[in-house]
Amino acid sequence: MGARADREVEGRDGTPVGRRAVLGLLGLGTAGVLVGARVQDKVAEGLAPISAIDPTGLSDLVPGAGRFRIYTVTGDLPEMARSAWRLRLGGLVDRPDTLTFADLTEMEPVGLTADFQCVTGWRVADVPWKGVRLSDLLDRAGVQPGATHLRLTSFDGVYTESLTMEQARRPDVIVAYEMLGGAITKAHGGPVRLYVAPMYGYKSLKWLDGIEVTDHLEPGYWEHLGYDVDAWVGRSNGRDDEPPEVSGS
Ligand SMILES: Nc1nc2c(c(=O)[nH]1)N[C@H]1C(S)=C(S)[C@@H](COP(=O)(O)O)O[C@H]1N2
Ligand SMILES: [Mo]
Repeated sequence: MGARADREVEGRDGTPVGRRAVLGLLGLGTAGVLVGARVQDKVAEGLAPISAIDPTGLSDLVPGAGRFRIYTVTGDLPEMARSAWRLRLGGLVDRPDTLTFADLTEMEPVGLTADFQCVTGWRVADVPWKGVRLSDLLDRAGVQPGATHLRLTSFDGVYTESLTMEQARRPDVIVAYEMLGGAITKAHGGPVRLYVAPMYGYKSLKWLDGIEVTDHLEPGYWEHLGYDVDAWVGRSNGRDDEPPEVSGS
């Protein structure tokens, strides 16, 4: 599709400027193109503010939670019922599988509460999440020797992400089916999304539909456009500050 449109539905407080600052810091030649495309898209389409996009308004009701921006690089918020959702788990595994939502919820649940931080600067404090450890899914499939990375795909058809095997094995990296105390909404990437607590939000792929175990790194969508593959909060993408707190349950 040539130059991919980068469409982000955002609040009104100047996030594109934050993105521009980050990209500027990294000295990326693409910055002007990206930011320009986004601004033009927003003006052309008159995209609504978050309150109109998230009809549940859930992010506004959670005390102290702050505000999520709803991001989608395709311009759409793809919809899928839990009953139709499938997760393909394949690549370098002994037991490739296609999981249903029920398969996921029958596994041992894990809850954790942590900040959600976008590399552009906005942060939502103390977000409760529930799901299963990515590590447990990998064990279920049986990772083969020589496997080093994961490639994650979205049913939006465009967005991808990557993790090293070591990162994927962390206890604070989950395949989430609840956030903010309820089902993950369509806007937030439901029915199932990734949540990578120690890394910037772009690692937390929405509308998850595939996990492929590989023997090489394949950078994700934003990583192809210049973001760091290792997205540690506070120590990547030109940042050097405090990492976030995570509390498990
Ligand atoms: N499929 C998909 N996943 C995605 C994105 C996206 O555009 N498409 N944006 C990423 C970025 S940059 C952030 S900060 C978070 C935002 O999550 P939210 O839309 O639930 O606030 O989702 C991440 N996962
Ligand atoms: Mo982000």
